[in-house]
Amino acid sequence: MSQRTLVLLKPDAVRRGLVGEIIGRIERKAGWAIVALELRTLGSATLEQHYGEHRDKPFYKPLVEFMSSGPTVALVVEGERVIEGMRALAGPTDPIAAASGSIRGDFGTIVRENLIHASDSEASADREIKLFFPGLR
Ligand SMILES: Nc1nc2c(ncn2[C@@H]2O[C@H](COP(=O)(O)OP(=O)(O)OP(=O)(O)O)[C@@H](O)[C@H]2O)c(=O)[nH]1
Ligand SMILES: [Mg+2]
Repeated sequence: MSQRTLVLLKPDAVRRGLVGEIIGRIERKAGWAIVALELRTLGSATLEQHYGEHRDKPFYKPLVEFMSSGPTVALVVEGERVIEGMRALAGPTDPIAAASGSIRGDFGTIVRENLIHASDSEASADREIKLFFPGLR
């Protein structure tokens, strides 16, 4: 089942020089392909839409501040079961609880600065890809 998912390498990953390492892990998954990629600093309008589900949570404001604190690498990855697969590659939200071998488990310690976003469902992937890459066919 070929799918597409939206991945963000968050500002901590870019600042720490982990973009090559993380993209390398994505590229090494058999049959997956990067079909869009851009370095950009996210504004509050994009982040309000992207993280709208968390608007009323206590961590929302610092999350948006962090996500706009520097450039992010946005990419669309296509391939077999890539939505579930990218979530597995990233690991769970809390990097301390994430297993070694996952991106968050290998490189993170702080819940907010957890290096990577990956869409959590087909509906989220469709919405997020349209938000970040409206012209992608
Ligand atoms: N400080 C703090 N940040 C949180 C907490 N829960 C979530 N976050 C942050 O908010 C982001 C979005 O939360 P979720 O959508 O629940 O987690 P996720 O799907 O694993 O992460 P994303 O891929 O970024 O959406 C997380 O990646 C964290 O950066 C929390 O309890 N405390
Ligand atoms: Mg999420």
